[in-house]
Amino acid sequence: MGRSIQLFWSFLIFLTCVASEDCAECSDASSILHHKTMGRNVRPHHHHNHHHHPHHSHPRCRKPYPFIWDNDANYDDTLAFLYLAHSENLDWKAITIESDGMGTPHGGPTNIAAVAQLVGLGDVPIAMGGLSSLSPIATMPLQWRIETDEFFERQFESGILEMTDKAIVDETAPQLIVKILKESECPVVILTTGPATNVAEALDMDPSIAENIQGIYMMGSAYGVPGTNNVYDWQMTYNGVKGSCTEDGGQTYTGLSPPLLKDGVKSAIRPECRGVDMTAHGDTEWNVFMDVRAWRMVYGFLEPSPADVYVLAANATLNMPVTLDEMEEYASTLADEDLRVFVIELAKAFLAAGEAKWWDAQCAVVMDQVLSGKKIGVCSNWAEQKVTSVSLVWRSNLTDGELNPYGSIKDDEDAHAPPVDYCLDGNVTQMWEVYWPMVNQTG
Ligand SMILES: [Ca+2]
Repeated sequence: MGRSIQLFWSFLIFLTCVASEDCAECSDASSILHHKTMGRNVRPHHHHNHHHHPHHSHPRCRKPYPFIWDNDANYDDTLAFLYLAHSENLDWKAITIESDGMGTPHGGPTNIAAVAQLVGLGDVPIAMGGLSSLSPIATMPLQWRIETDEFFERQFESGILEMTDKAIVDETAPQLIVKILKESECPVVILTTGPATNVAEALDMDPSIAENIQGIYMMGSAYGVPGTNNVYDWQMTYNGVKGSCTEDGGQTYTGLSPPLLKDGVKSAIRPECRGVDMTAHGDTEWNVFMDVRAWRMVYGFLEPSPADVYVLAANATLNMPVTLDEMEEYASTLADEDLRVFVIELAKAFLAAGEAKWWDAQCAVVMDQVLSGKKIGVCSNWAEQKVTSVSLVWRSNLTDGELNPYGSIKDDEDAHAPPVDYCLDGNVTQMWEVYWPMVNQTG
């Protein structure tokens, strides 16, 4: 059946069903229609009388799942996007950008908007996040964040990406998340590949929306395997300027108070992260570290909800570094020339920013496989149904080998948290087999 005939047919069934109500074909037809004609506006729904959407009793809801992607517009988020764009499991409702992660508050949204256009999703609404973390101790070094914008600017200059802000909506990210979850007839799948601030704020604005989350997939934490902390002391400084842990306490010497005295040395800026060497004492991961409270809130709000919760822990991605050789090798298999150049340039910029791993892209592939009913795949080992707490406790005075509890996630049967499935190990071979052919559909 030709595409337009199929569309027309779907439309006819849809009209018939709207009149007769409640036939099984109705939602199929409407979802085909909706999928094919996905516009920038979230489909308006008449308000239903029921307030709960327990997905187990929703036989009419099937794939593709309504989908929200919350991300911080980093290089690995971009790698994730190149894959996600072609997933048949997803009916894109919104992209919400974290302002307190890697992408700059203004650059992150427009950079992702440009990539959305590249992968054929230029009409999906994009919302900007609030300016601050809910627990602001750390940010990514500002210089790295600016370099991300500069990477994208180079792609605009060379014509590989087109500058655009047309998909950026007026609502804030949390407002858009609330709106979609309240209006969606079918439970929504959420992927967070950033600090999770937007999702926490949305749940705080309206806790009832948790009822309409089918599953949430989160990239982050150092759960499950000791020594997988990836917040390092060397990341706290860039070109001699403190880039992180600057938001809490006086980092900048104003002359209004005496300079900090540590180990007999006077310093205008607070050394390390509030005096703690995170390489030696961290037990966390950047997405959690940037907003520990947001993670804790998300867990808390989801405790009573029907949502399935999956977290890809840092350990799962340790054996998946981004290397230039490998990127060049696989990029050469891509049919689209612009995409080929883009992927290689992205790898170079990513590698220049310090540690580069597949983090978010791996999380995206794992989510897609779980949605396809393939739980063991790119995730090769799960710790299932763990009840865990996110520690808010900061400690400055630590002995050798002692870990700062802040941002660590541990088993805790008293936690206000849903049971979480943590992915602990990744299958690299399968990642390459699955990821690249999907990306190759762009262009
Ligand atoms: Ca990210």
